[in-house]
Amino acid sequence: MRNKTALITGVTGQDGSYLAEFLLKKGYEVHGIKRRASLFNTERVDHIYEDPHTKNQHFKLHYGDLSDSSNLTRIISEVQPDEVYNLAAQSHVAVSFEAPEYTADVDALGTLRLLEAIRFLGLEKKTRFYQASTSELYGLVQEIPQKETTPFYPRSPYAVAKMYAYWITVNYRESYGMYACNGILFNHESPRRGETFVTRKITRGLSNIAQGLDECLYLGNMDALRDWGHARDYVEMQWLMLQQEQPEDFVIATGVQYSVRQFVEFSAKALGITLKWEGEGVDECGYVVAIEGDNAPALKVGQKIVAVDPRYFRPAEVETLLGDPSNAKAKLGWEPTTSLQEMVSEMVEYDLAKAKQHALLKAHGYDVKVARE
Ligand code: NDP
Ligand code: GDR
Repeated sequence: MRNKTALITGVTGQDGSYLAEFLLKKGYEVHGIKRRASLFNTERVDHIYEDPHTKNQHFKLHYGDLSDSSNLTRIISEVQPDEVYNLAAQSHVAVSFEAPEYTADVDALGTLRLLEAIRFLGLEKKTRFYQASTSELYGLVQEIPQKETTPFYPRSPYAVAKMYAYWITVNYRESYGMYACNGILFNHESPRRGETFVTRKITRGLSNIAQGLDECLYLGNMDALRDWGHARDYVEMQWLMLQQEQPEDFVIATGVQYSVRQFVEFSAKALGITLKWEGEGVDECGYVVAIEGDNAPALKVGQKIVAVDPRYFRPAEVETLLGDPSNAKAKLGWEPTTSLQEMVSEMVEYDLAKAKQHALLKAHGYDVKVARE
């Protein structure tokens, strides 16, 4: 008999997969919502998958979508969760400029649909609700570092949608006495990060180049500054936020900031590559100046492997984010445990192993092509 039941939306995503693992270890019965797709989309949770024919199944997946109220209401009614973690979202900032209405429907109204389902089912005193809020709310920053009281200034359709979700969560807490709270999470990464977010694009791109599967990594704004933590650390805090006596919103961050350019340098270093930058703005490029070890057999000194492509610039950019996690440290007793360098090493190790497999196939005559955006 499991002690509590949790429902995770976005269980197939980066955070959803780490959170599901974490809650299963804590003895929860975990339910997750997955979208119907034309291919399998459960790669991040396949290692914890349990066959539906197993007795005492502890991890169960339900088909659903945040755009579908009746589906969400039915799942919540069936599961009767003690805790709902709303992690599902169209989570890519750049894509939100391409698909603003869809992003608003899923990220803003999707949150309302879940809260309203809990209320409609009379579960507002039983079910605790976690909302995946974001440092993107600070956008054009009004204060450095950003904390819970820093005013919001969203800079993308994604951030504007998440701002609605933030406030509707606060509103349901204040209106109906629900235990509902926002985790204002700064960027967090891992080997499970989606391949089109900048960190994973870098670790995967450079690993492929090192192994001769690609030639150049094209990036947008390399001056952007971010406070990057590890997703595995951050999901623990999502759980902690639902275990307090009173619901409260918390900033979760490392309190340390690096540029995209530095992230490229650290990743290259983890592969044994030293880079030198030449040119400015859209003409900036990264050249190999030294190679150590045997992880980059395909590279030569002097080769250009990083370049800027304005295609990746955003209509409005968030230039700098730096969080102040002191409130979470004081009240939740929470602290991040992974340094950026450790995380970069873990991500590079994962992507390099994949690149080596592909390179081996290619060496044996298979036609290997690596996808890129
Ligand atoms: P991912 O993009 O990795 O995962 C998003 C999840 O949402 C996936 O499971 C995806 O399904 C699912 N999803 C997307 N659209 C829908 C929909 N219409 N209905 C149901 N499910 C949907 O994001 P992360 O794990 O990185 O982030 C988790 C949450 O935290 C997101 O809400 C994100 O906006 C927020 N956040 C993330 C931060 C970060 O740095 N990672 C920082 C702050 C907030 P599928 O697998 O099928 O695509
Ligand atoms: P972000 O993450 O927008 O902060 O949102 P992303 O990794 O996409 O961008 C971070 C910064 O890097 C710059 N950048 C590039 N970004 C991408 N994706 N691709 C590039 O080629 C590139 N070159 C430079 C961006 O302009 C930006 O400044 C993430 C998501 O997980 C959100 O869901 C979450 O809410 C926030 O983090 C906190």
